[in-house]
Amino acid sequence: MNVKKLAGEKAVEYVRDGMTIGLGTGSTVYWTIRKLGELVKQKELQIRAIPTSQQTSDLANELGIPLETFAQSTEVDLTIDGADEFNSSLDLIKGGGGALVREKLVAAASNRLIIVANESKSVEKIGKFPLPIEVVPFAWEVTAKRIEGLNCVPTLRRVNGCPYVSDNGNYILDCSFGYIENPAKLDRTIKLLPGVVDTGLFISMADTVIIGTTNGLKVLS
Ligand code: ABF
Repeated sequence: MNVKKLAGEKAVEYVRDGMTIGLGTGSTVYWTIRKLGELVKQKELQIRAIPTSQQTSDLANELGIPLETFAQSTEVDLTIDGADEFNSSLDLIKGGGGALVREKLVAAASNRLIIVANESKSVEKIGKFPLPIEVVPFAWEVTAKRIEGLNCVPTLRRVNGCPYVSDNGNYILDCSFGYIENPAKLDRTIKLLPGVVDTGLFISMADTVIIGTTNGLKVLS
C-alpha cells in the first residue's frame, strides 16, 4: 500500500471551491498536488495556489493548477504540506527537502495548516531528525559556530560536493541536537543569531496531521 498517496490524497477532501491553497513540497504532498491537478483539469474544482518551492511551482504548472503570489493575495485559506517529524502536540521538524523558509512563510499566512505524513514521522520527542536551519551564505562558518555553541553538531548540506543552495539563495545547516526538550525556546534562541534566516521548527502551526498507515488513515488534530 502506498501510504504517502493515501495521506496525500485524503487532504484534498479539505479543499473547497474558490480557496487559495498553499502547496507544500515533498513526496507525500506530491500526491495531493496531483489529485488537485486532476480535479482542476476536470473542472470539478476551482482554486488558486501559492507554491512553497520552485519544484512545487513546476509541478503545479505542469498540472494546470493556477498559481498566484502574495502580490495578489496575502491570505491563504489552507496549506497542505509534508513534515520530517511530528509529535503529539503537532510540533514539527521540516526542511529535509530544503524549502523550509517558504514553507514557513506560506504556513504562517494560512488560516489552516494540514500536514500529510506517514507513521515513520511520528515521534514522542522531536530532534532525532537533524534540524535544518537556513543561513545566509556570507559568514556561514561563523553562524555555524554560534549554532554549535547551542550544543549541536551542524553540517553544511551539500549536493555533489557543493553547498546546497535554497530557492532563496541561502545555505542549509543540518543540526543534530538529539531530542529537543523545549522546541519553542530553541527556535527563539536560534532565530536571534545573526545570519540565521529561519529554522525547520514549526511550533504551534499545524492544525491537523493526516497519517497514512498500512492499516489505513489516522488523523490528529
Ligand atoms: C516537506 O516535506 C519538507 O519540509 C520535508 O522535508 C518534506 C518531507 O516529506 P516527504 O516525506 O513527504 O517527502 O514539506
